[in-house]
Amino acid sequence: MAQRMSGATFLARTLHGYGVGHVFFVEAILRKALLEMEALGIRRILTHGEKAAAYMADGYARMRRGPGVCMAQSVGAANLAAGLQEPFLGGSPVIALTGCQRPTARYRNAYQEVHHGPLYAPVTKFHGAVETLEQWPLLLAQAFREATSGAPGPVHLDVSGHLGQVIEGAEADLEVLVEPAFRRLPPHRPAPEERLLREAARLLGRARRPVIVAGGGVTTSGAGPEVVALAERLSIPVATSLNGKETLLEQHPLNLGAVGRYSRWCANRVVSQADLVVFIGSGTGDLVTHEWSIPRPGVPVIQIDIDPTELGRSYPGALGIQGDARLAVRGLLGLVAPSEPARPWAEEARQVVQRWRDEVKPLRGSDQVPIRPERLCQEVTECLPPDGVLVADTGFAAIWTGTMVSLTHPAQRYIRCAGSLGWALPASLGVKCAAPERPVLCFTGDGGFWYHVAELETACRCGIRTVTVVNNNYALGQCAGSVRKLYAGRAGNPDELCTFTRASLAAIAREMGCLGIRVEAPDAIAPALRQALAADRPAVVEVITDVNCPAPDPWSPEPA
Ligand SMILES: Cc1ncc(C[n+]2csc(CCOP(=O)(O)OP(=O)(O)O)c2C)c(N)n1
Repeated sequence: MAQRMSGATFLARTLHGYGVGHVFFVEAILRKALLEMEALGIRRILTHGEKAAAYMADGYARMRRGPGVCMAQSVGAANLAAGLQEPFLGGSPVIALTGCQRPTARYRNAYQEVHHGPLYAPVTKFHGAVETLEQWPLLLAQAFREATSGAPGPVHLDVSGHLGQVIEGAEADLEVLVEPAFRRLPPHRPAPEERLLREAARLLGRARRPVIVAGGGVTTSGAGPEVVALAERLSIPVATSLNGKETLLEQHPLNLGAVGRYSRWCANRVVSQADLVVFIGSGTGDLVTHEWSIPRPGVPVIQIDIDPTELGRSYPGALGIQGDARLAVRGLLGLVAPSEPARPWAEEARQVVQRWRDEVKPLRGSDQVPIRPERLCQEVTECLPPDGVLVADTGFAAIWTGTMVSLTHPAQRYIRCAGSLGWALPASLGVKCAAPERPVLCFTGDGGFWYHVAELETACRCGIRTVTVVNNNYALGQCAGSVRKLYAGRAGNPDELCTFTRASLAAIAREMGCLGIRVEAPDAIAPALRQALAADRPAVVEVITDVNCPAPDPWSPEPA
């Protein structure tokens, strides 16, 4: 039933209806709506920058597997767009709302505004301008559809008035109509074609060395248990992308670990020996395939993806199956008989993984000072609670956590940065907002930490109790080795390109109201993490590590 209401009320009720419990923003935007949101119990998280607001909405969306909302006034729109690159690359349903000058002010040197369209075009699935209140219900509903459907991603609405005031201040007879499907991912579960599943089952039956590569689509679909069941039924080893790390537990005998560039060498070796690779919910980009060298070119590929435009993108001629990952794998399970006895291939793969484990064991147990990152990861594994969520930054932080931290409980989650350094700290705040009852642990390097350090104040002010673990080597560690190599004896100052001052990050955190602990000895990591997890406020554990322990280069196949 339509009711007389303002655009502000309409927005607040719509967000509430779609289950959005938090919005992340920088003043001044949609103020009246923010008042209405308060009345509905939606928490308003004021951040120190629009990019951080986008990252928080991203973390919030990835954790709840549903839409997250961020907002900025017109002059903040460029900063907010910069922040959308990450959810765009990470496939996360973020809805960005910005103010923009009313049409009559455009093309007349209006204060604080550039044209927003080109800023948002490369980082959104959909961008719309709301110029009249009549458009508001239509475009808001479309924003939820676009963000969550198919391959999820960010959308942007430019709302008339530099604070969105034209739309939120107007009144009309409006009806708040929520379409429940678009509250969560995936809104729909398209079923795959039976004949394609039969063909896949036939190929799997003939293969001698099949491998599954599980991507983020498995996580989004909640298809992990089905993938594990299929792997067990046919004794197929499973490698994962970093986004697919939750697919199976560390201790599962078919788990190869992360494959590609940020990888364990055992996963790369086994996948490169495969005679059939099944990509499930994977973008098959350069990261997960190590520049498309793993699997080896020419190896037959089956690809399962909800987005038909992904099928065969990097593997033309692949057997492409469009559909929801969970439904597709369930369908396959109905068509394949157990491989008995277990394929010898699975045992061979398990032994390769065991060799990797034996090799890294001394590093994981190292007592070296400054601390080795592998030891830090081992302590994180041991301290991550059974319902803990690990949020990882990019670069070495992604490699260390993706390869060295083990997920050992089915409820644990691993959410990692798609590439934007500094994302993890604000993103982890968004994650915690989406799951306040869960322990949330952010893992970042000091370079990543510095980006949005001000958001620790946001965490304290808003009572968002995360634990941030800083792998502090006083440098952009991933870059330091390459920079020094480039100098190779040449006179000059390589440190200027990659090294920071030795400020105490724990002390900075304490100043903002956090618990701040500095750790220099390996034995002190676990007590510090436990104290931080039990703390009544946000915590930062700064662990001083060895800058001369780079993450290993990925294993590469011999050129053919
Ligand atoms: C926005 C952005 N800028 C630059 C980079 C390139 N980059 C990737 S990792 C890295 C260094 C990270 O340093 P730090 O966070 O201290 O972690 P460490 O490598 O020392 O573990 C840089 C600069 C990036 N990924 N994203």
